[in-house]
Amino acid sequence: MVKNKETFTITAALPYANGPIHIGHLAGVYIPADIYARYKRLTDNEVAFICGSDEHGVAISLASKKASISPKELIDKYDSLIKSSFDEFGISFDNYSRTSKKIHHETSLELFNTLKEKNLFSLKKSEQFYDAKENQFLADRYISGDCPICNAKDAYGDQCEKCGSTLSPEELKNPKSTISDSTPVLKETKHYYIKLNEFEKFLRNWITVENKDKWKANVIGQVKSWLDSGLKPRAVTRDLDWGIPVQVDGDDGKVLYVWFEAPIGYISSTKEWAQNNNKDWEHYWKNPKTNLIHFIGKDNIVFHCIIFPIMLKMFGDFILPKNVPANEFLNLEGDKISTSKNWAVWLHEYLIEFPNMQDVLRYVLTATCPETKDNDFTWKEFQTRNNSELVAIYGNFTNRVLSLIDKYYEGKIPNPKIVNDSDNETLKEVVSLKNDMESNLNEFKFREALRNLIGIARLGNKHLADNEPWKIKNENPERVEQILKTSFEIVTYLAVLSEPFLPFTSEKLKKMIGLNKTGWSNLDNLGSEIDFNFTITNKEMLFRRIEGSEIEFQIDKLKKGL
Ligand code: B3M
Ligand code: ZN
Repeated sequence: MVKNKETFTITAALPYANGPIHIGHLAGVYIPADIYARYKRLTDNEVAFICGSDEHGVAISLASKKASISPKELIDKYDSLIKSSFDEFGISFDNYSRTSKKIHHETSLELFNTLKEKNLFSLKKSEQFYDAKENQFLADRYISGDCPICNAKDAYGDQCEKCGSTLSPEELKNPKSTISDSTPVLKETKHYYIKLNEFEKFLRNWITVENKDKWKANVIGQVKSWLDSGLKPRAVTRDLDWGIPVQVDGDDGKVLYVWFEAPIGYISSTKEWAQNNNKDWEHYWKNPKTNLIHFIGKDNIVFHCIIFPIMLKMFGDFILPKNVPANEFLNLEGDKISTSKNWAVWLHEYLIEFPNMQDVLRYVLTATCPETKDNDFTWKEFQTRNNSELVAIYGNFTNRVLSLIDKYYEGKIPNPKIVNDSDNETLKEVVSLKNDMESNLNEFKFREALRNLIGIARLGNKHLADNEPWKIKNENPERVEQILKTSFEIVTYLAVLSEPFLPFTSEKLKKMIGLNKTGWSNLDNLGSEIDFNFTITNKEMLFRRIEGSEIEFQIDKLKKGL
């Protein structure tokens, strides 16, 4: 599969810097995005993998109030915690920025002014909900009530988390202030509204004609149902004291709506990276040949598939996303992951309890990734997948091959000139699994792609079991050399192809087999990369068994809410 070098701008949803990261975030957004970015780099494409902390909005103000610290203290704390979790799990961002940075404020205001000058906002006076006790307008998460679409309790002023609908505070039934619990009163204010309605036709065509067969069905479905209720102008400013300050018709005390500026964070983060690395940011956002891909969770679909594309179109010369492979939600032991109930697996805690086992979690979360529907993570499955797949298939195969080569040839890789037909057949099957893996990755089917990878290790095990080199070592040494050379080729494929999924394991294995190369124009003939002068000296166990007691400990901890 030889491809031309392409450019990929890959974004992952900017996490709110109001709490640590849990497995739901990893499985739904960051692991798929990282696998994709790593795969594109591996195959020698040009990649900008972009993210950063989302540090404005009511989600931040509320959390800081609850913790009795300033918003600035809150975002500093969580930005650094989140950042180090990502680093430790090998999420390979090219740039991780923060929306509180100057470059982001400037970029957002510049683009805001562009739209203002183009007359794409309307200025509107209206009566909005106000908390008379707290002297505060109730935007977004400051107000909650019953969802007008699905009737769920506790829908927020801007969105219902249950059905994903995007809302305005005045649509909520039985509205209540989330700060004081009081029933709000109405008070006049004025704001800018982005004229989404003027781009409805463009968007409908772009989604339902151009992208219909390319995008995931869950994404198209949600966008269509939103479009069917018609696009209305939407306020892009708020009466709040935390955010990017902006004047509305001469009035102060306003900020940009967080969902207006947060996606611009992808652009400002790219700019920051480009400045630091002597690159041209516009190549990543304005070149029609660049592939822009947004990785998000399903609750962010509307913002990335409707509002931000319209904004990009309005800005003028920006590209639109090629795909928005949104995932559904990951549950934990049958229940919704919940921060307030501490029903979650926190990454910083996992790292302490399972040191150096980041790849195991990456593996299990990829295998259970909620790609097409909500999915469940259980500690039992975590154990089973580790013990019967990573240990018993992947680890067992690589370890057997390296041990036999060590034992029979003192670590020198055998290189007989004649190739056996049945070995050739096995290698063909490996390449065909590799091809399937690549197609699946290109179609954002990460679970299938992982199955292809483990299938290669399975083939390797079968090759050893079928040929039993240990039984013919004395009577047929030439054949044994062939069998182990073929096995070593399969190990080489595994080492390279694991990189997107299991970066730490891939790194270790590559070192053990003496492979230094990193970018490949194609992954078709990895066997030819073997260095026959290399001697295997350091063999490390790649995986270890997980005991029942470790799993019981985790389940217990969860149930006790510790
Ligand atoms: N911070 C929402 C979330 O964490 C939001 C994503 C922004 S992406 C531009 O669900
Ligand atoms: Zn709803």
